[in-house]
Amino acid sequence: MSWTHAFDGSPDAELKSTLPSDFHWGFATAAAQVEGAWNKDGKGESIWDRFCHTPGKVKDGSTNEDATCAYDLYKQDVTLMKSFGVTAYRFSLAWSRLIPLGGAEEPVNETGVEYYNNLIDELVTNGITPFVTLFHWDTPQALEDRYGGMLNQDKYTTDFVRYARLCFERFGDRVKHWITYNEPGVYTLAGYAAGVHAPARSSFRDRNDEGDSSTETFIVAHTELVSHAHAVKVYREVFKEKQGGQIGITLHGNYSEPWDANDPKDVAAAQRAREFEIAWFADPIYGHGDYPRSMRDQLGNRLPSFTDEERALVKGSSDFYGMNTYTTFFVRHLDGPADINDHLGNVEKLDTNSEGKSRGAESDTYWLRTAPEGFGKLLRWIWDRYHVPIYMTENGTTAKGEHVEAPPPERVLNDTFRVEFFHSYLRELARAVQDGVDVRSYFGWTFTDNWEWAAGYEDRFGCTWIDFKSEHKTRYPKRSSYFLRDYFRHLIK
Ligand code: NCW
Repeated sequence: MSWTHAFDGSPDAELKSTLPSDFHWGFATAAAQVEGAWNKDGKGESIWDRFCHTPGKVKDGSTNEDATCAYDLYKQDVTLMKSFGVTAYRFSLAWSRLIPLGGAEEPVNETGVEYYNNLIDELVTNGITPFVTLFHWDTPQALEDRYGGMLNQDKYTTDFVRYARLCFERFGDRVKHWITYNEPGVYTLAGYAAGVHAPARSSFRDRNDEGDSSTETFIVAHTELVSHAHAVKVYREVFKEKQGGQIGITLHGNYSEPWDANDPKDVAAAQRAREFEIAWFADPIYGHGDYPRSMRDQLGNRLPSFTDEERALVKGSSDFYGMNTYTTFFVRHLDGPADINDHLGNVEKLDTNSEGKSRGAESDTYWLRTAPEGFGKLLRWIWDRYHVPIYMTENGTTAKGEHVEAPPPERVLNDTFRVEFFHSYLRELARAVQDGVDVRSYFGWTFTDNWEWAAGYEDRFGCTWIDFKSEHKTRYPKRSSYFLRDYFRHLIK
């Protein structure tokens, strides 16, 4: 099926040609969610392999052993992407495919290197620019077993930097856009505070009478920041000039609006929520080089301190701001002891505001609602606070009722909800660019339906539907893929 009129450009005439001709658009994926081949050709075990083989961890009991078979089907996928007219593709490298045991002294798996060389070559040959994420949550299990992974900042940093260096050496001749970490905040909140993601620790038990959230969560975040900065230092000192690329990090961030815009306490709470979610990582890198004051005030010495050397290293350690965003919350001030997640920062996150207004149209995923206005505000908030070029590295949605048997019915492939999501968010993006915000890319999450971490195969974020029961994971493009193709033609000069 193909939609020749996936987008009728007339309603957005004022946004036509708003984006510069070198603006990149495409889809984003993560190795553990698409590759499959989890133990093939010498790949080592990652913490997500361990997690999904532990009964009770994944909602539908599934594993990512096959996922979308992107490891075997990469040529077909590049052809499909090309048919959507993408100019770029953001994907992650599986550390344990390249260095199966993870460590700085451990051997390199040349078959893994060859796989990524093939994928990168296939992209470049087809005129698609690779954006490469080094770490999208899949720590080698061996490092977790050996010294507790990111809980051991020094040992982990040595290993991560060696891994990063290997990637720059082997792929940097063709890869000019590097992202060290994907959503370090979600990795640590979900993996160490809530314990619902790998490595499934819940340092909830460390909760003390001050009532703050877990300590491990903040130690891991600190390790992520410091190891990111060391990898960037190596890139800048050894590779950047010769290879001519850029390096940065991708942070998650959902905008927060006050629950009652007339109550100064809620206004302050909304700002605090943005700081606990976004400025936690962004202030040290793009701002004053330390955690936000609001976090220090609440968390005290449960929040690690930067040494002078670390601060100098972390500050300015990104050429761009990689931004993943999905939704917006209403935030109410909460007195008393703070807890993890929602209550971290003494805030409560709600679906409606004091006047009963909903934060947006619901998808089938509990944390997701379409909220384009918040997206526009978020772009401006980040631009005003940090004044750094923004690469939108993920944005997308699930839609209701896509978990069906093959062949998918017309209503699933004609994914109006997702098309409207993209349309409304892209309008905001184009308006922000018109207002002077420097946005340089947009990656839809995600290319095809995939293995959605602890939600298994039940949450479908793809712009292409996959029949996971079929031997070759048959792909069925949804209308949203063609919408993006047509709408970007309209937006880009
Ligand atoms: S934040 C998040 N996602 C989705 C995921 O597929 C992708 O890999 C991520 O970069 C889409 O974009 C990001 N998923 C996390 C959902 C569970 C959050 C649980 C938080 C508990 C504190």
